[in-house]
Amino acid sequence: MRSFILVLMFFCTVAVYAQAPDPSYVQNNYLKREVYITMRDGVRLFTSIYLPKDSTKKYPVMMQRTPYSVAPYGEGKLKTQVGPSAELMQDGFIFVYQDVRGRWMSEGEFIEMRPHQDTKSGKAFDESTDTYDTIEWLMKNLNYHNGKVGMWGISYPGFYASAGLMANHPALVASSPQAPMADLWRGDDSYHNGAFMLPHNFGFYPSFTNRTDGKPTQTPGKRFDFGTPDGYQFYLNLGPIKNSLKYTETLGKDPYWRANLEHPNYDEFWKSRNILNHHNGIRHAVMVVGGWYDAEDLYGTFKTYQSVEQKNPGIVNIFVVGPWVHGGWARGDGDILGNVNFGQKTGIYYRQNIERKFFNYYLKGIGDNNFNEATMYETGSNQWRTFTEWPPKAAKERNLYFGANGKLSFDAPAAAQSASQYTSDPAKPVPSSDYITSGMPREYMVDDQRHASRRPDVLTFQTDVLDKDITLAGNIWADLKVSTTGTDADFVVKVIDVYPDDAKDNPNTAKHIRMAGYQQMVRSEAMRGKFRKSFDTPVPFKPGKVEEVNFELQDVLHTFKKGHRIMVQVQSTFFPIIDRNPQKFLPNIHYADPSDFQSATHKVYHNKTNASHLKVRVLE
Ligand code: PG9
Repeated sequence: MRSFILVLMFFCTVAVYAQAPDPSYVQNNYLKREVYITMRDGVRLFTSIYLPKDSTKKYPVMMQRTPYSVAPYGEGKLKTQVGPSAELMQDGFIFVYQDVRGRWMSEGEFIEMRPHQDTKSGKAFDESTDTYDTIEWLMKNLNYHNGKVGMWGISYPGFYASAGLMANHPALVASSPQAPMADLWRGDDSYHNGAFMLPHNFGFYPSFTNRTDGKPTQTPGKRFDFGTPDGYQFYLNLGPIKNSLKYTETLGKDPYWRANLEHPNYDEFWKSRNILNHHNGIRHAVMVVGGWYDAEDLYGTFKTYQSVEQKNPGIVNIFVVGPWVHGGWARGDGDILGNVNFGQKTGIYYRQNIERKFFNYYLKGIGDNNFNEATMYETGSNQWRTFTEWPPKAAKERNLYFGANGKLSFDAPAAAQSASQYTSDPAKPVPSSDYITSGMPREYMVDDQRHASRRPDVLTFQTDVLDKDITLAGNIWADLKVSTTGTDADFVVKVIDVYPDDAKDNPNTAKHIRMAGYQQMVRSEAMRGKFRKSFDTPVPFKPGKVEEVNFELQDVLHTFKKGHRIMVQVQSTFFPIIDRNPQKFLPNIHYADPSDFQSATHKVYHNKTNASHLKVRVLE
């Protein structure tokens, strides 16, 4: 039966190509109104409304609340595309875009991921009440709507869709938080288990922060001028992150950047912003969407689906994950990324057969509601699969043990004494990619890791050549037993698919790369060792003492094909994607002195007593 479904899915994909949107479609079919909608506390939010010119019908509303501007401003200037996709745009909706509180043309104060308040009264507000008040106004003041509202958003707009789930306005019947930010410290944009996402934030805030005086504006922020495309060297020259404050025209005066530097630990500042704790009492259909190769909000993607699922058992809450980068599902074919090929146009399939169906059913009653709980693209074998739950219960937990001589196997080590060691020098950090860029190259999530595995400060463990396919489905836990000569250390674990030496190049393989022997990153994660016992109370390592460093790598659905190998790399720098750890315990690494940065030798134990391993979920 499954194979029949897969064949059907394939023909659906082949048969339906995306119609590239006619650039004048919006101009020819929509009118635009710009209004200020007053919230319960009196603050007015700037809202841009795209109304179908054909007023003889009734349309549902599709709404997005965004901190990234509803531009273009002016009723005579229209977007060239409205809605979550070019495909859905043509199905007849009223599209509504709103500048969230404190951003661009809206009044009020912007608070980064404004904390949700579970109990509110009177004029107390948060993003869920701003959502409610907006929908209430739309239902009362828009003509020819059909009384139903959908919401969607990717990334920060995904957070607003996620925070809006609790609005519980009776007209809100379908929401799609896509790559939604959920917890900026635990694993979304700012930190990953305490390791700071340096270029991602350094390059983001100067453009993002365009007003700190509370006055509505249409003027964008200033892009930071790095003066060089070589981010690795730029950030190495920068030294301790406190030196970023010398850029007084951008980062130095940026309250959101400064907040990142002033809150290196998981303190109340971050905990209060974690929206996952508040996904209660949701009463409408939810579709969470994300990409396996989302370098920004992978954590928020999986944790939002899980949080809504666990706290709201009675609702429709479906999950779609494809081989996409951050937001990649909303545009493009979705058949390639970097050097890797996924064999079919997954983005078109998703937009045509899942997203379009979801909103047309819940907002217009068109089609049927036989949506799969989880529709996941299995990489490695390159096929869509559907599950009745995620992660699949059929996936069984097994341990992949590190061993001597770079071995990786499902058999526990028998040796009494065995460990591998490496010396990590923050002055010569392991490059997080071999790109020359000042940003975070999104392809790093599938890039070749041979540039790293050849370094002495990267440990590499790999299985024998696989004699059958092995599919991992769900999250992965790194359970490391380590010691260090320093008093702090980062540990980065990378799960890698090693292609056979006769693998053929893909049409999109870069000319300097060969897929023969390609070491494809499947999943990676960093853990700042000082947080190994507690995210809010960091503790130093005692030099030479064996300690546990356990942390989660986000979900995968990947088949390591017969003839491939499973590889795991362990390293203590991943630069500049994460900032450098001085390897000396400090209260705030951002305010280190250059002299604090020291080499340290780390040991990873793989013996009977201290058996470092990955806990994986194997789907037979
Ligand atoms: N998730 C993206 C981001 C948020 C905050 C800081 C940096 C990046 C985004 O909304 O695009």
